Amino acid sequence: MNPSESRWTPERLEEHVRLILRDRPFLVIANREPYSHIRERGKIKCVTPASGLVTAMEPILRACGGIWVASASGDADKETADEKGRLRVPPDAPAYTLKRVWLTEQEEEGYYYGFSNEGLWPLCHIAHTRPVFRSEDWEQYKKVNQKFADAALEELAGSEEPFVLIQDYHYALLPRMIREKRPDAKIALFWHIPWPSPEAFGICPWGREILHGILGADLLGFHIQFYCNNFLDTADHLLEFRIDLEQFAVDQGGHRTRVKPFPIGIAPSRGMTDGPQAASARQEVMKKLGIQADHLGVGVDRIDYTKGISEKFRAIARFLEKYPEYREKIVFVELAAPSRTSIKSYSDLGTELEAEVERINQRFQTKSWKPILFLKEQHSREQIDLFYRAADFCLITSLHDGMNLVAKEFVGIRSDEQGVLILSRFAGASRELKDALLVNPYDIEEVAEAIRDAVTMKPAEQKRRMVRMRVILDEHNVYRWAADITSELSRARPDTG
Ligand code: GDG
Repeated sequence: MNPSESRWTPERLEEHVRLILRDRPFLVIANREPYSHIRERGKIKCVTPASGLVTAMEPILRACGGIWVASASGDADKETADEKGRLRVPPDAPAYTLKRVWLTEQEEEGYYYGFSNEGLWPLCHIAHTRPVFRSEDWEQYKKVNQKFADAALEELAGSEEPFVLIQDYHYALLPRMIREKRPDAKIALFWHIPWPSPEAFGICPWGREILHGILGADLLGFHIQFYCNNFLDTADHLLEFRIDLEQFAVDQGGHRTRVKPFPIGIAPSRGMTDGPQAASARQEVMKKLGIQADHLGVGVDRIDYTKGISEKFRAIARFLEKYPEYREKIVFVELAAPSRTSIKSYSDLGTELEAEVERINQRFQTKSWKPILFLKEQHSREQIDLFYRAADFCLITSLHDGMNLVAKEFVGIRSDEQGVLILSRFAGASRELKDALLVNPYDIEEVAEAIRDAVTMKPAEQKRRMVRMRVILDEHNVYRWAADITSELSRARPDTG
């Protein structure tokens, strides 16, 4: 079979999902809504958030229709939906239904900022930030999981054997809640972040309840096998169920949960044939920012302590210290989207990073040059893509990351087969993108050397690496990810006994 025959496309996914579903409903549950409506200068505007999950799920829903249940997040969300919180999206070419669920401030505080992001997020990422477990947050987490279960059950009424695809760590209890009311449903939970070792997970006061909730699913997906192994080890340590290490499953009486890796991909990029080529993209970027440089590096991150942004800046400083000949010749642009800013440590991090960039710039800058530009704001997809096209290298230094889609986006867009990816070995993406320059972000010296290798790498070598990485991305795109999960879910057997 030639590569184009095996490649997954939206059309092929649509056909695949249609054959599997045979008119049964397909429901996705995710915290983040793909479209929110906000009021700006008296007008209602539709916006899309900076989120890996939305980037990944949107093409799937567009391809196969269905319902996306999510938290409402915009101040004009209410008036753009019907009385049940429903609306058709995308607004310009409606293809599926978005059902919005409204949370009170207290619920959002406890469930989202509290338990999900101050508890589970640091619990699952080994980034040396202590999780905070508050019983009030846990109460809200349970309450909101129930609220989403009710919203989902309302949409599923009257259907048979629906497929339910639950997204992420915000909904650990949902699989069990839905299964209890709808034992006929086929339920998958995809956990987009890492799963830690049993010892690390064991500090969570409600660890058993979480595992019990998750194991209501027929299928549990992670990005890589390593997280699956950690999960099975954790279940083995904390629960009495039988772990089938041959089949990677947990058996609980008559119910079986299979645990499998599904490395997420990106939608095939339009590449550079439709957009500006590297040279003109570079010119555009330089003109816009009013800079001059022989070498341009780029970073794209949510401002989050797991992304190792401070380590990245320190490595750039070390590079300039070791290789002074690159001063005034290299500029690194960090596109940093503010995220979870109502958590103090997140808003503090934004300020600390600004101060760190200021310190580094003051140390190295000249009259006409600064080494780092820290652009702390939301950027449009077009702006981000322009930087990917213009850059000589993309620097990703996550301390721990489920996958990291930025790595894949950078490679995906470079149809000119140029550019170097420097990637943390602690990002799930490093398992597939072995032709990146893989680094330990805690080792500042190693990252500094990788920057040097990137800026001195010959075009032929860049091409050799890019070509290989692009083949992998092409084969494992996001449509294939969805197809693999739905195929596996369709094989789930009804509970016995
Ligand atoms: C979680 C896991 C996993 C960034 N800034 C803006 C913006 N972005 C886009 C990027 C990319 C996405 O956001 C970030 O994706 P990541 O994968 O890097 O990270 P998380 O948000 O932490 O995602 C992660 C992912 O889920 C999927 O499973 O890979 O490991 O942590 O697409 O381009 N997008 C817009 N404006 C910005 O300013 N519009």
